Amino acid sequence: MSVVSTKTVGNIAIIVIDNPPVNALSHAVRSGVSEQIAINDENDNVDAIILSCAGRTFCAGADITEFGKPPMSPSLPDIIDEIEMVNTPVIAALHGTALGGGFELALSCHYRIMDTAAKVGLPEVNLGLIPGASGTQRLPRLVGVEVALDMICSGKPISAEKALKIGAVDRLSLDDLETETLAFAQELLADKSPLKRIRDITIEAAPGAIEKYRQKIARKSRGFLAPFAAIRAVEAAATLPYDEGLKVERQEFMTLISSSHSIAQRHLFFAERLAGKVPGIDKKTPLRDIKEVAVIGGGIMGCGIAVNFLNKNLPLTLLEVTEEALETARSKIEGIYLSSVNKGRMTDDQMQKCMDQLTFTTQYDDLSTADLIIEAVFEDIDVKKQVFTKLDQVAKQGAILATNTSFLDINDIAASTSRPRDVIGLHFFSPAHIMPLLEIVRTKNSADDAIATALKIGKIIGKTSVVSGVCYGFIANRMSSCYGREAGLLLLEGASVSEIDQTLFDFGMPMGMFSMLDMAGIDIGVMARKNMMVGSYDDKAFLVHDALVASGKKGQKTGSGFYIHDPATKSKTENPEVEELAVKIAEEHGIKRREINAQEIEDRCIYALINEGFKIVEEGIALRASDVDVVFAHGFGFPRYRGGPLHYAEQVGLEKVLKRINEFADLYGSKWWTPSKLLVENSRKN
Ligand code: 3H9
Repeated sequence: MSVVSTKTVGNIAIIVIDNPPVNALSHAVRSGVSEQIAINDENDNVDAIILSCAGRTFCAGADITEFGKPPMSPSLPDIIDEIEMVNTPVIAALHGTALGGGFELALSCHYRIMDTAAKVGLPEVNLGLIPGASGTQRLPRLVGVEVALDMICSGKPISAEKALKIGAVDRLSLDDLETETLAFAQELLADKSPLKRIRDITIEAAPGAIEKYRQKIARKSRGFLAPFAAIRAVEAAATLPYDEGLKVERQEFMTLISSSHSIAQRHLFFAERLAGKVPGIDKKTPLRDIKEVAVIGGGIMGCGIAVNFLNKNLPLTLLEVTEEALETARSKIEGIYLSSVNKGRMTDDQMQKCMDQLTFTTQYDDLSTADLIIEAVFEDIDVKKQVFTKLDQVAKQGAILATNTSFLDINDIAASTSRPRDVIGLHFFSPAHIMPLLEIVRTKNSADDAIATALKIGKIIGKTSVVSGVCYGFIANRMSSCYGREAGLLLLEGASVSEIDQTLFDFGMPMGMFSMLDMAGIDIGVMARKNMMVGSYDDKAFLVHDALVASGKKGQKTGSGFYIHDPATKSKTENPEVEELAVKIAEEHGIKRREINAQEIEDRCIYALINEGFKIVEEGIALRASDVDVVFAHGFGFPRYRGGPLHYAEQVGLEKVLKRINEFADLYGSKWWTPSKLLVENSRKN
């Protein structure tokens, strides 16, 4: 059956695209649309054409799987031109998410009507691209330069209400989209409405507006190519005739599509979706009903975790040991919501609705009706085992018992219950209500339906989930500790805190290792290492950290750590004590201090991460290399335009990476630098 067909209602032709799941504009769809538009335009019995989609959404864009393959005619820009130039009015009927090329297709139509629940947007920047089918030329003409810049450079879709307000669509459909589009078409015909061709609209930007916008996004879009290419294309729309502007868009699009940035960002797009596919778990795996949630522990982590569920209006019970601790937890959660209200992200009513779902208790018996219980207590195996022993006594049969441990052995925790099948890890990242990653840890006994339910929960609370096996630190923290080890060793060997941080920042990380430690609290790592076996990590790499914490300098929260923080100006300066400590510790350990260049800093930190990532895949802790990329992109802000550590390694060349790791093994010993067997194997295939 053809993916594009036409049905006729009186004098109106309705073209329907039916290409599940998201009606991507594949070659077959483009050919079908081109053909059906021409046939209907030539049909004397057709007075208006409606362009619509079957299934859950209007077209979600060009077919991304076709990128990088030889182009096939007709191209999207070709059919978009054809549609705009026909003499029969064409009306786009939008539902679901009309994104990228899908929205561009709608912009080629003479009129647009939109379901109230639908969204439109140009998210190409998320794929390292710009709209390449006239979106950068048409949208500014329709809604103005500033609004278009915001939509194109942020990539964020907008609601139907906003789309109507800014003039991106002509009408909202409040009820049945097809019926209302047919009525709209008849109205347009009765009124003899002109064919509105966006290309004919003339625009200009307010003086300086484009430059101002460029500066506005400079920090947020640091390192990315696409947002700045988008600005150049929109600038062309505001300053050149339509056809000339289109040439600028095409040139920018073609440069980006073969760039390492877009390849990396497209890799992450598919990697994020693949991460949710777990062998042995599919649509047939039963799901457990999650109607009530409980969180044990009202610290920063527990409160952040709770907010995820309250936001979805799921009843949640928070357990703490004392009434005072519960009161502190209540104010923390209220604080999170108040900050959202103050920023205009939610209303008082919405806040109240979330808070109404929250119950506090000090009694384990009150958790007996919860379907999912997440433990977020102190990171100590004995404390956690005690909690799980109690849970085993009170939790109802079939409840999922999850731990938020970042490092500990969940097989061991599960063994403290009589129902290890129900025990999993749900590892959130701090701040838990904001960070997008959820590591779902599958123990040797975790039931498939518990894991399937955890994946579903991740979706409900808007997280990107990755399944990890059990090992110390799972995927994220195990890799991060190698990265941190090299930063710590470099400090002893002679690099300064700011040199290391600046190099990692320049590589594209949101902040350097020491800024991150100061922000998270240096004491967290110090405590975590207390649970590690002697010899399982390089203790000298963390001696400066230990000394700082011992003298009460735990980072931002105590006013100093690797940096001295000024809360009034929110600025920081390097803490001179760190260098003194580094010199002293280096001397005690016979480490000769020297000048270290930025390239070595980058290679040591990033290649340590890569090597560990390959080992994690080799051991089966991660299901696949791309899962490691998703974890580091979402958990630690690894620059998306590098696609995650293992994709980046491929881009650099595995042979080159391996050679450098071997050099480090020769220089610094093989204990920490033995190359992963998988890396060695894969480098031979390259
Ligand atoms: C573009 O349009 C360029 C043009 O400007 C110029 C061209 C010349 N293509 O996300 P989901 C697959 S660039 C191919 O899980 P949801 C996806 O991989 C494009 N496949 O569903 C998944 O496959 P699988 C600009 C696509 O409901 C399945 O569909 N557009 C595409 O959570 C379901 O996806 C975008 O960037 C595609 N375009 O979210 C929009 N889109 O089942 C990208 C999805 O095998 N798409 N798939 O894993 C999205 O943002 C979300 O998919 C959407 C639905 C919001 C639509």
